[in-house]
Order: sequence, then structure tokens, then C-alpha cells
Amino acid sequence: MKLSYFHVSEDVPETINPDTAVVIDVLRATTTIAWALENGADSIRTFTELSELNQEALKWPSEKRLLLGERGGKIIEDFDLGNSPIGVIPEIVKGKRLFMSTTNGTRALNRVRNFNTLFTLSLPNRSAIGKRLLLENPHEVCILGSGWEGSFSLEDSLAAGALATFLLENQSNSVRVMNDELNSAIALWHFWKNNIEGCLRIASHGKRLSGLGNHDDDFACCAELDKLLIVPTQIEPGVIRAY
Ligand code: 3SL
Repeated sequence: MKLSYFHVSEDVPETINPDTAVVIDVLRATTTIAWALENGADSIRTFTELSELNQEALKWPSEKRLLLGERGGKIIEDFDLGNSPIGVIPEIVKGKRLFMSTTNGTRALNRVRNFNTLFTLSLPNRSAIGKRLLLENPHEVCILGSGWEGSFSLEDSLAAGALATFLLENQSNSVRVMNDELNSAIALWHFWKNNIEGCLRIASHGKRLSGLGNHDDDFACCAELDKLLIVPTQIEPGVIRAY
């Protein structure tokens, strides 16, 4: 299994054609996706454009849909939920389709939506994704961070390194690291693995969230490693379900 990591969508070469993509937005979109599915959400449809989201959501029965998202870390006006993994509790999301748009995470998902297989990764479901990859053993995997508006993000790279380390520790013979972005992500993981929350808090987006108010519960939730067994999987372009 050949693994490459790209910091942001813009870095993914046009010509690349791996069988599998793994999208990461530790703070907070892919952590929210994992927890929403864990807590019984039926599925999540992701959008880059709010106008399209609003149009498509209207086609879904109102009692079975929720609008979830943020811009600049803040809930979007008239939406049901912001992008917090601690907000997607069973009482609210069970059986619902979530229509989701976030500043960076849903853009990254959109970049690789035509790949054969797409998973979303957060730190809580790191080993679940690792085990699924080992089981399916794809030839080539593109790990994609969401970054922030086109630039590098520390926390997504940390998670890329965490995933690669899991795969190397469990199947070192067949797993190959293909680029230096991933080599450095692995080094980052080894540096921070005993203080994951500390890494999230010093990251520029961590600081941005702290500047918006108290996000202690979000930090704790996003930093929790290997807590969930959920494997969020794209079942049709733009739609993610637990598989
Ligand atoms: O950028 C994104 O997609 C979000 O995850 C950012 S936030 O943590 O919800 O502010």
C-alpha cells in the first residue's frame, strides 16, 4: 500500500488517480462527521456552496434533515447546528441526514469525491480507518488534509502521521511512505503523540477557536485517540455513511 499525504486540496496533482482517499479535518469537520455517525445520524451530505446546500436540503423531508456548518468557526445563520462534535448528540441527530458545509473540510472532501473509495479520518477513529485500510489493502492511498484556506494545518498533519504510524506498526512490509509530506507528518506525530490536545491548542486554527470562546470540550473530543470504531465512507459522491 503506497501512502502519500497532501496538506491541502490545491497540492493534489491533477493527474493523480489512487484507488482510495482519506480526508482529514481534525478541527473539526471530520471529528464531527465521526461523532454524528456514531450517534446514529443516517448520513451526511457535504457541500462547498451554501446555495446548493439550501436547495438540496429542501428536497429532503423536513423532519429528517438538519443543516450543520460553520464559516470562520461560527454557526451559519438559520442552521440547526454548528460544526462541533459535541453538538451532534443522539437526541438531535439520530436517523437524520445532515446537510453540512464548513470552511475547509467540505472543500477537501469535494476535491476527492470522484475517487473509488473515500473515508474520513479523525483522531478518535484513527485505528478504525487504519484497520479498514489494512483489510481492503488498496494499492495507493491519497491522504488529504483540509488546512485553512489553502495553507498547512498542524493538526491535520498530526493525524496523517498517526494513521501512517498505525499502518507501519501493523503492516510494515507492505506499507510504503511515498512523499516527504508524510515523512514529516510521521515525525510530527512522534513529537506530539503524548500531548495531542497540546498540539491542537497551539495550532493556528486551535488558537482561532480559542479566540472565539471556550472550546475546551471540543479540544478534548477532537484529541481523543482511537475511541470510535466508526468508518465514515462515501457511498455516492458527496454522501457519507457509516460502513
Ligand atoms: O474548516 C473547517 O472545515 C472547519 O472544520 C473549521 S471549524 O473548526 O469548524 O471552525
